[in-house]
Amino acid sequence: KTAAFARGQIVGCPFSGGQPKLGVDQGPIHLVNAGLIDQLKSLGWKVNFDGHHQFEEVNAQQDPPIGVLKNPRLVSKVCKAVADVVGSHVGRGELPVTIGGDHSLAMGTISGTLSHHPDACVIWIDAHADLNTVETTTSGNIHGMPVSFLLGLNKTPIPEYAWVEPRLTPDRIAYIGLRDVDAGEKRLLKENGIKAFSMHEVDKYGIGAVVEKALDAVNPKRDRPIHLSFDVDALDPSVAPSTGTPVRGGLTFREGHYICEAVHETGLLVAFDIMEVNPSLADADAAKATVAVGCSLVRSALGETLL
Ligand code: 4U7
Ligand code: MN
Ligand code: MN
Ligand code: MN
Repeated sequence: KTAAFARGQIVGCPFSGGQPKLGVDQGPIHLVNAGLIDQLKSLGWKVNFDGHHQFEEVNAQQDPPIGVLKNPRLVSKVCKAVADVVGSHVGRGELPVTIGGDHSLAMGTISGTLSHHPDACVIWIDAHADLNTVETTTSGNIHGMPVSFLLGLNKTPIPEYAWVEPRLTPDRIAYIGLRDVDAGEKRLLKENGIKAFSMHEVDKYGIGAVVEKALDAVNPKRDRPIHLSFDVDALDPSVAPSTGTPVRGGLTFREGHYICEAVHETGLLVAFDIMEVNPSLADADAAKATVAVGCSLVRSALGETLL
């Protein structure tokens, strides 16, 4: 498959219900306004964008916490809609690029990918593991939990989330960039034998070896479709300051782009997410830089090369 004939679909998701900070819903609008679509067309992609997704509203009054989970019905409804949209594009052989919005959306995007490629693997780039369960979450923010739903780790079933089929298995997800992992998440990583390459491993082995190790872990024969989910807070706050949960000591500009380039080179990428860009945080220059790096990560994942 050459890029010249490849079709991509921008799935704009102006959604912030998985976390408490306003503004992350403006991320996709800024990414598109920064010229993302034309940039991808310049790479040879046929890109379709039908406007940002309009989500069904759920009245806050009618969405009280379930246990400690905040906005549980809203997040569920939105993610279900995103799963259907992403699934339909993947099914047509189009590469969905989902632009968030907060990372709870990945419960939807990855469900969509797995509905057509049940054998797909996930590379999750983040400062955080987003693996909290209903039992371990301390914040109740669902953007810190999507992976637990995809893996079926929640012991307390929540009827509102019954639609999420736990199709992912612990041997088919690998993390890169972690540096702020909660105690409960550390236990879940160990208990389930999930491969995680924290910033310690990035420092120790270098990003080239880490990406190779991550691919060897989740895709040993290089025959599984890959879903790449990129939380912009994986990058160091000096590179991507405008995000809701920045953590110092992150990936450099090049390390972030290298990951996207290397996954592109496998020829196995079937879906990409860029999440957690919040242009209302930090100052205007910071927001501009964060939006620009978001766009360039997408370009790298879709085949932009340095030469
Ligand atoms: B993001 C956190 F407690 N782990 O669960 C939580 F530290 O999508 C943060 O990666 C989650 O930005 C961050 O709330 C979610 C917290
Ligand atoms: Mn994060
Ligand atoms: Mn995240
Ligand atoms: Mn975040």
